[in-house]
Amino acid sequence: MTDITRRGFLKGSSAVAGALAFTSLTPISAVAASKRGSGVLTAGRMGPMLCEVSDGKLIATKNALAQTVPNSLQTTGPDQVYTKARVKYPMVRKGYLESPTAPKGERGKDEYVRVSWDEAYKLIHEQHMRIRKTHGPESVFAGSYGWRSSGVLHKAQTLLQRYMSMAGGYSGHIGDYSTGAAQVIMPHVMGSIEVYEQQTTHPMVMENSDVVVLWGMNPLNTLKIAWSSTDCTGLEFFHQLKKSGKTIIAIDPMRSETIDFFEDKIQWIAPRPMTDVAMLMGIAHTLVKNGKHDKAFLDKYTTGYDKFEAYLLGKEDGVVKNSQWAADITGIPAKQIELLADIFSSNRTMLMAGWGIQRQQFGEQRHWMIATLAAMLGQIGLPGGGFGFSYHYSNGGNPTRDAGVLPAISASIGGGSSAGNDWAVSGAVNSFPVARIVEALENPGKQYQHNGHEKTFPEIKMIWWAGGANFTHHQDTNRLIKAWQKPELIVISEIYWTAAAKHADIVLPITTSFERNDMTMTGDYSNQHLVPMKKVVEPQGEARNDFDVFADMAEMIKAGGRDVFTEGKSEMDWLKGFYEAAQKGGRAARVRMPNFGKFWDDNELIEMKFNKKAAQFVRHADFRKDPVMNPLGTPSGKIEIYSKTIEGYGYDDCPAHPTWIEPTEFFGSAKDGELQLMTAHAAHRLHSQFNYAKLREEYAIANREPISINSEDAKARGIKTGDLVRAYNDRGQVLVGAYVTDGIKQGAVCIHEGGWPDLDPATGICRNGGANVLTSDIPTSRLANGCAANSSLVRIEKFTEQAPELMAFTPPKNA
Ligand SMILES: Nc1nc2c(c(=O)[nH]1)N[C@H]1C(S)=C(S)[C@@H](COP(=O)(O)OP(=O)(O)OC[C@H]3O[C@@H](n4cnc5c(=O)[nH]c(N)nc54)[C@H](O)[C@@H]3O)O[C@H]1N2
Ligand SMILES: Nc1nc2c(c(=O)[nH]1)N[C@H]1C(S)=C(S)[C@@H](COP(=O)(O)OP(=O)(O)OC[C@H]3O[C@@H](n4cnc5c(=O)[nH]c(N)nc54)[C@H](O)[C@@H]3O)O[C@H]1N2
Ligand SMILES: [Mo]
Repeated sequence: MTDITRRGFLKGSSAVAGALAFTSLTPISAVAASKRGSGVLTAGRMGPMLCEVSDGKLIATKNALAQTVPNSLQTTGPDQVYTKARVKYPMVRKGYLESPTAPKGERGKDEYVRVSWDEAYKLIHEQHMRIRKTHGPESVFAGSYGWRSSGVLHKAQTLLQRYMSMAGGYSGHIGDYSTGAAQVIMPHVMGSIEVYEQQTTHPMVMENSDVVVLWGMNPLNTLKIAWSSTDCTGLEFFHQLKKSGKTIIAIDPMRSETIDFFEDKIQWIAPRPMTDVAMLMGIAHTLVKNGKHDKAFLDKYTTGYDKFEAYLLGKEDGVVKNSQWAADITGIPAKQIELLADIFSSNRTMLMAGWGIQRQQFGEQRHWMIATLAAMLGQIGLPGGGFGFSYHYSNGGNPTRDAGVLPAISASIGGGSSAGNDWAVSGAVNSFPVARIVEALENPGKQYQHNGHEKTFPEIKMIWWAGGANFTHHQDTNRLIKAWQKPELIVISEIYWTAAAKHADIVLPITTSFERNDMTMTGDYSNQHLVPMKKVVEPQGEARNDFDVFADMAEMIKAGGRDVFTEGKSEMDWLKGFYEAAQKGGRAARVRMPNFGKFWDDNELIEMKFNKKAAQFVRHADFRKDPVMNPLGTPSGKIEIYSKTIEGYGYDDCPAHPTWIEPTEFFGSAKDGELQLMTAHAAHRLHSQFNYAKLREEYAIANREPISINSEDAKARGIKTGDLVRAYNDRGQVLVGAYVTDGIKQGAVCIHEGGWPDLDPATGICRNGGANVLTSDIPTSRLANGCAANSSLVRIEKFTEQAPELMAFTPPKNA
């Protein structure tokens, strides 16, 4: 950690002129398509890619857009197609096949039997219909959360839900694992979710910000992908920011890849994990003490500040939240907290924040408190000031283009209307917060609170998951495995033998995006390109497209079902239709696009039109200019530092203003050598995706997931880099490879999320180091019920026994 000094902070500030290379007049663009060289053009989450094919085999994939910062994920194409972990044939669990109405054996402990596609379809159809008839549509869970591959047609969940809608409805999910807490609290505070919205643009930050704060944010990793497909400009922006001479500050318990990337151009401050609210309050208190908070802004644009200030000053609970109070909790010296208050208030400061900080118990408080601090600084709505919660994700800040935008297939037939057919199409009949799935399985019919509503969990009898890796993404794997035994039927549509597939009754082999035709936009906010995703190679084994699987299943519901599902259109008919809709929209924005035939044959991406005005977008500038004419979508129309709505809910785990609440498992409660577990997102994976790939050699230690351990903590336990380590708590145990470093706060360890669970049947230890075997499965609070994975304590010790063989990527026998 850098010892922060005022000189250190301000040394670069005079070099701001260097930023002028990146202005609103210089858009970051693709390589002109004609210069892109040879190879088939396709795209994935990690951006447009060129595929080298030889003798019908995919040999290599690489970036198709010019980029300064390399993106390792773009090289994974061949591994995605040819890994031995692929599901090749439809497979059924032996004990299930023998007696589907009263299955024998146990999920996760049984053998698999190969069946034909027709047998698999028949088995699923009969049991699905029986369960649905007996228990109703609520009993069929098709929430199926996850990062299926990109594309506007081959959307696994949407296709599953389209089929389930035709079958009579299903139980679904609300929210996501990513921003579960922030997306529910922010509408109460700002009237908008903030986390998935366009940011004050990169050029505006470059031209106007003096200080940029990266609060719990690791863009060098997280910008390698986007929800649609990355436009590759986000990493470029941070590359420019490094050269800008601005004061850049990172607040992170761990020296992330981003902090390494910025080298000596960044000030790194490492608080204890889960203590950010205290640190933010220490800064806020210092502002008030020094009279540096912007009273005029608070008066005009916010409501309830007085109540929050009373809390800050200790008038509410007798605890003064000053810098020394914050220092005791965060482990950051009081004078550094005070210096931050000074620097933030005397410069144009952009508070950028990531989301790992809200994937914690009471996670709602984080972004609420950051927005509150930004309001106290009075720079919200000014160019380069305020806060931004999506600079690390999907290229937030890359200016929005004038574009022809692709629509996508919908979960409802006919895109929302069921006109033209006699099917009673119903969607989700009961949706619960996505990260509460295990609680739902454990407690059918239980009432619970969510954002002011009383809701009831469905009784789930069947699960069909397509396009998500829930055994990797969900917390407390052993608790999940127990609850997972309850439903009567579990079907998994997967490309690979993931842990979820190995715990299913029926597993269906699905194509990779390299084995089918599709299209995508890039840059979720920018719409910078429209990219063809051409089929590159033939499907492996008996893999089929999700689209075809559900079309086949729809025909079994009732004769003619296929035509209803497909609306009588083939894969290419759909793509042509989507393209022509984009072309029509583009015309209105004066964007010219070739006809579909030419576009498809040329196999070139289309770069959309740069819009100078959009490049000057400043978030909340309208509100700042005229809060009466442009009120926020909150009850008061202002920024709600105190929310009467939340007060009305009466939740002690989410009070009516930002509040420091001690977490259950954290530094303050650690005993007997317990360490705080962080589970950040990995550089060389998208969650669990590509864990099987060659890239694993870049990070695996002792052939397991690495665990970062502070040097002092390692020394106390006699652990060295390269050692096999057992990390454990009451919930489970994992085998990991030690990485001993000063780059993590003492008392904290990190195992990145996404390692495939691989439980040894003999001992129960996870042989691969799956982080969620150790995490606790609690909601952030009753307000948002978000994922709180980063809230766990663990112990570690050197592993001295015979190391068990890694089986994570080995398919079951006969598969
Ligand atoms: N401890 C901890 N846990 C976490 C997090 C954390 O920070 N810490 N982060 C959480 C977050 S933010 C998220 S978003 C989740 C991510 O959780 P997921 O989105 O479930 O994770 P992925 O590994 O991307 O899973 C995608 C799965 O879809 C499959 N797939 C890909 N394409 C297709 C397709 O076309 N069809 C079908 N049928 N399948 C396909 C892939 O093989 C893969 O198994 O994890 C959450 N879990
Ligand atoms: N390469 C890659 N890119 C991805 C993903 C991926 O899996 N791989 N996942 C995508 C998805 S679905 C999402 S939701 C986003 C996730 O984006 P984020 O949620 O922002 O990512 P994280 O890695 O969980 O956390 C970011 C940083 O917060 C730090 N951090 C953790 N705990 C604390 C804390 O208590 N205080 C502070 N100040 N910092 C803390 C971590 O060390 C890390 O450097 O990324 C997306 N991009
Ligand atoms: Mo996420």
